[in-house]
Amino acid sequence: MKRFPLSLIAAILLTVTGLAGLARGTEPTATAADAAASQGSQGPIVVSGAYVREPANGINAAAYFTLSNTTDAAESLTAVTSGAGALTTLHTDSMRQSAALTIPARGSVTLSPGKGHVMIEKLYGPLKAGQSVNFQLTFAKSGQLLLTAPVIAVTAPAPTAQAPR
Ligand SMILES: [Cu+2]
Repeated sequence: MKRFPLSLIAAILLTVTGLAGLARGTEPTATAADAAASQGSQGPIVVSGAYVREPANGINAAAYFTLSNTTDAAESLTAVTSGAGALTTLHTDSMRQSAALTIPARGSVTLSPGKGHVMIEKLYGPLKAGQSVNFQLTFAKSGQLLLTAPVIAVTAPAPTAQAPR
């Protein structure tokens, strides 16, 4: 019966070590995503006011957000992916697909209706208000950033973008 408490302690130690390891491993990504999704004062690029408009059909959906560049050099968003559809592309200038979106040094760019969006095509399933969509944004210099955007109803007001502090 001596072995039981020992293995229990070992199991607890393993659990603690395992959780700590997991937390450490995910820290950089989680920090960037959290900063982007909520207050957003960390990281070279800050995302705010992100949302996906609930699509009228089950085929395509559009995402909108503001990117703020906190650095002294221009940055560009080169790719966007999401798990919600077969294809995710950056559309600016109405519906044209663009290669990259430039965010000027210490400036910001807003994708809003009429000024561009991230388009999710061939949706894997219906997107309803209250759900959320994860995106991975890739930037030329600062690498990747995870973004979680809420799906909002057709009539709901767009969330407000916030300038980085
Ligand atoms: Cu589009």
